[in-house]
Formats: sequence, structure tokens, C-alpha cells
Amino acid sequence: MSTPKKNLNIGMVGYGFMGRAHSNAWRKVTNFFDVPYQPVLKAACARDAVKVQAFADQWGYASVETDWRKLVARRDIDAIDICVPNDLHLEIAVAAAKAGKMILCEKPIARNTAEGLKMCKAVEKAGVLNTVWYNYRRVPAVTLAKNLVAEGRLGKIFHYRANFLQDWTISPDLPQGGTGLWRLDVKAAGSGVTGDLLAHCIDTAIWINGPIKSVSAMTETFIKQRKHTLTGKVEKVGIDDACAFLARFENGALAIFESTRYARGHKAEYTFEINGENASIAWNLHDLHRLQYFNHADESIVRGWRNIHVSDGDQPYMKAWWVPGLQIGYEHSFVHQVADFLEAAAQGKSASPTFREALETTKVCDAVLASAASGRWVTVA
Ligand code: SOE
Repeated sequence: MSTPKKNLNIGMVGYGFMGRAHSNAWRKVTNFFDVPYQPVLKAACARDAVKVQAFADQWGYASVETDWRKLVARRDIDAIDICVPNDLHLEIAVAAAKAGKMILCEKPIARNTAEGLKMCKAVEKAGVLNTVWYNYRRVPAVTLAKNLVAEGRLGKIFHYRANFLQDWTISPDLPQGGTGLWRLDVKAAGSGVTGDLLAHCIDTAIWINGPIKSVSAMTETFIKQRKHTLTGKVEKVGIDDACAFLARFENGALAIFESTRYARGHKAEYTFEINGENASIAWNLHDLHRLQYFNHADESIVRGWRNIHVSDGDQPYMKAWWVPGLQIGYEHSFVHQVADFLEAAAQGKSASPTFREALETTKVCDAVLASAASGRWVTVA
């Protein structure tokens, strides 16, 4: 028998790539997970009435709004899902918190720590449940990596290295600003690869290996000017196109992180490797259902890197899906986040990363940008 379910009415703000990923998760979750809530897609909201109606029709939202303030004020909405550019997170989240809504905010929490802190204070004052969508934590192989480290299998951690490589902004003809391309507009995004891509790497790293203490970074903006879609003028580019930084964790481990949108041939290559005294693990988003594991305790004649196909019912989240050997993909990480959010909500708790936990990632991002600007090591606030 499945758990009796209470309806949870969702108000979605935004209809881009993330709006689709989240809507898919809301729709699928109860087909696979026996969670205590039934999400109901009540309303989708965006400024463009025609486009938002088309989105609502495609994904099954019962109504539309063209002003997020109206959505937030609606009494028939329980949870606001924020899937709009980073410069809008603060205002919407604060209003939603005041209206007593649960809030799920797309990563990064905000453009910077100051904005994120206001969001934390708003949800904590209102006592509303909150989470930030750092979806890669919930790729089963990544959750397994976290569990292996937490069980102490790696022993003391010496090294953490992570990359997030893309190649989609190399053309100088690509404009900045507007749909999709807001990620190139510093006013909308807050930063470039640091807040967009390294934020994922930092979130996973802190989750698995604890707080980051200090950083030393370099950034570069390869294309200095681009036409702005909204103004029609050629404007200075304010984002970092590439960033590399060294870091020290509080537990003594050393780290190296790199991200760029100029690595020809790499589309979304997020990788990390962790080296401990007893074992090492490695993961690659392009092969996301596999975890590489090297255990020094193995008998020497057969010792080597194990290539674990994370698809067994004993492995994180996999019992809910198919039979061992059949893998899942990118979109499932969002389904897992919704499942965890609903389970936690039934106990009156926020799912991790809460706004407060996600703020730690943004603090590291701010320290990285400050270090790149000053050319010095910066202590994370
Ligand atoms: C950028 O291209 C992007 O879509 C990020 O915004 C996402 O967070 C990342 O998961 C994939 O790349």
C-alpha cells in the first residue's frame, strides 16, 4: 500500500531549461517514489503570456500568471519553484517567504553572498521550508561517493580535484543577455563560470569533504565585448569566462578546481577525483552512472580501479527505478531532489542543501572572485 498523500500545489516561476527539468521531476516523482505528498502543477508564471501558456499546456500546469507577485500572493499555491535568472532570486524568494510559501530555488542561491544572506534571513524568519537545486548531489554515483567517504573508506582525505568544462561561448558573435544568454550578462548572472559551473563543484566538494577554508584564484574573460540582446548595443562583458583556483579544506585536504566555457570538445564535463590514504574515487558527468573506486586494501595481484556501474537496488536511489544493470540519467537527479524535499517536508524539515547550506558555496564563489581580483589568497568568510 502506498502512503496516503496530501496535495502540494506548485507555482513555477520560469519556463526555460530548468523549468522543464523541475516540471519533469514534479510530474514523475510519485510514479517512482512513495512520498507523502502529491505535487499538483497549479500555475506557471513568466512575463510572456503566449510562451508561458504554451509551457503550461505542454507540462500540464492548470493556470498561468504573468506577474510573479500575483503567483506568490495566490492562496492556492503551497510551494514556489524559482527557475529564473539569478538577479530575480532575492526578490521572489523574500516575497514568497513573507507569503509563507515553501521555496525551491535554482542554483546558485543568488548573485552573491549579500543577496543570499538576505534570502536565508527571510526563510528563517518566516519559518518556511527551503532548498536550493544542486542536483548533481543526487546522481546515485555521486551520493555513493559521499557515502563511501562518510563511512571512512577513503580514510584521511589528501586531495580533491574537480573540473567543469564547456565550449559553448567561444564564438565572439554570441550576444549576451536575454533568454538563455543571461548567463553571459553579469548583471543577471552575478558571475560567469564561477557561479554557474564551479558552484556545482564547490557544493559537491563541501558536501563530501567539509568546509573550504581559503582559496587562490585566477579568472579570464576571453571575449571582452559582446552585443547585448536587450539593449542592442555592444557592451563590456563582465563575467569570468574561465576560472581556476587552488583551495584548502578545513580538514587539511588540498584542492584544485577548474572551469571554462572555452574547452573545445567538452560540453558539460563535470569531473571530480578524491584521493584518501586508503582509497580513491573518481566520477565523470559524461558517464554519470559509473563510479571509479580504487581500494588499496584489495589483494595486490588483483588491485586496480573498479568501474562500478551504479544501478543496483542497494545503491542510492536505485531501488525506485528499474532492475540492476539498467541505468538512469541526468533528469533523474531532479526527481531525487523532489523526493527528498517531500520526505523532509512531511517531517517539517528542509531538504539539504537548505538556503543556509547553499550560502556556503556562494561564500566560496565570492572568495574566488575576490582572490582573482586581488591576486592573493583569500579566507572564505
Ligand atoms: C550552463 O550551461 C548549465 O546549464 C548550468 O547553468 C547548469 O547548472 C549545469 O548543470 C549545466 O550547464
